[in-house]
Amino acid sequence: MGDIGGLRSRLPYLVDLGVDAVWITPWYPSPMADGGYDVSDHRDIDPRYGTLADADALLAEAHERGLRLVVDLVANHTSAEHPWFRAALAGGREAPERAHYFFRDGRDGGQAPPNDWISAFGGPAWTRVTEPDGRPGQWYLHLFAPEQPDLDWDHPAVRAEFDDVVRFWLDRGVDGIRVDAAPAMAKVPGLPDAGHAADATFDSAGWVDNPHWDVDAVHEVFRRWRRIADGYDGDRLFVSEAVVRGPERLSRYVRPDELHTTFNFDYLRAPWDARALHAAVDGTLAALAPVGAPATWVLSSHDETRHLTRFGRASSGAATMGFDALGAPVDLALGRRRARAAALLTLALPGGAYLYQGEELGLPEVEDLPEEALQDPTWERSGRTARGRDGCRVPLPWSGERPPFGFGPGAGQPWLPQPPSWRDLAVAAQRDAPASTLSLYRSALRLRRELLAEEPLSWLDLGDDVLAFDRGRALRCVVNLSARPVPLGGLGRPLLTSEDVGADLPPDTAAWLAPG
Ligand code: TEU
Repeated sequence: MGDIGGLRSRLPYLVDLGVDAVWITPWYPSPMADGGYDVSDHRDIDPRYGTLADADALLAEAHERGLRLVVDLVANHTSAEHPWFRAALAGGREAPERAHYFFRDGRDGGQAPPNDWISAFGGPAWTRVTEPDGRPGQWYLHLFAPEQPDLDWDHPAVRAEFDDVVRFWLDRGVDGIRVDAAPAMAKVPGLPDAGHAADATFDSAGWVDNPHWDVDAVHEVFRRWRRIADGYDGDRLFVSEAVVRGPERLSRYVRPDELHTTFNFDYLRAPWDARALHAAVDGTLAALAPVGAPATWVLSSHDETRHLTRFGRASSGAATMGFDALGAPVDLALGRRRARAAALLTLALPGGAYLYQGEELGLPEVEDLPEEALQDPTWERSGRTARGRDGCRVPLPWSGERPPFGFGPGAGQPWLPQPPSWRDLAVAAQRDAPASTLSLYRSALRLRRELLAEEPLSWLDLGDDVLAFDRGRALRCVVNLSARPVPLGGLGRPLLTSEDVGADLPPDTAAWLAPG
């Protein structure tokens, strides 16, 4: 596995790449039922990764190098090994800790779950516990895995606990906090049925419209946290993970007294299609402008099939959180071309952009991991109809001829095996190659820093299936999603292109130009 020492040793790489900040997924003590999103202690570091002293040293060195650090806050649920949940189980029905979670009696004499909600990872969102007397008893709610019981945010102890956790990390000097599963942190009172059929799946459930998602009371939590963060010096940033129904709902998360920024899933979920991408960009910008929040763009994450692979599919690939059909054919060369063009699109948009580790190397999804290597709960819980999210989490290749490609201290296999073909994608193999994807990202990030600040986006009409816009006078971006070449003559001086291009921009390529 990676650890804090390893991450620290790679900070120079991140500086050279040209990013401003690093977001790390949860590094807290965890039984790892869901890649660390099942936290058993919010104020410590999992020993697999290091110690609090290592975290402090990483933060100090990141700051020395001009990088900021964003940590992940998982507050919708805890691990089932969290002291609260253990006490809730051990103490039986009367344990006060049951009120920190959603414990309910079942229906049909206790045998059936209290309502029809389903888990994001498949199956019912309720699990029945065995009471201390050895009998089956109450049920508890988990929107994700059974090892991740949901907290009841109406309980004052839950609110107070996380006020303190937020302060704990801000006191240590972290620059930002990602709010995991932000829309989940309030439920419609009474926990009414959602109206799902017994065999409903995550896909069919219209997840964002459920009575456990994006309920207005969730915003009270963000206002609390914002008041806390505003008491700190420096600019501390919240970024929410909010998959909600459309831009207007999204904009509520970033009202002036709530979170500063939010991931934007309309863009992530758009396929390689000019109209869909145009609509996602416009919808997001239009919704965020009135609340004065900057936009945030993401193409890949630890939850989604890598976009290089998605864009190489015949369907041109919307992201589905690990629930893609198995075995869909992929044209990786086409995917790579589109992914490189998409990088120039994303990095030209106004606002912030998050890169997912390895996209700068052009890593594809690893679709043929051996079954015994798979770890993600979506795999088992989907009834093995979906591959899950392991294929985007395979560690980066750094150097050398064969796995582990410089990942980790020794020659052992990483926790998820890397394909031998990644030799050519290793950092060392790309670093000095001008045509490499790493070089493209480095150049784009440098130019972005030099040229772009607050300039608004204005679209140009270069024909169907061509995305073209100016960022003030600083930069013109042209992305050809059509099947015909687009002449570049008269559009400006080329600064950076996603492939070698001549007078025309070929299909599935992009160019940055200095407008005349
Ligand atoms: O993801 C959960 C989340 O809010 C979304 O993935 C959402 O459920 C879905 O996209 C709805 O369309 C976060 C983490 O990123 C993920 O890795 C964890 O497994 C999950 O929370 C549980 O903590």
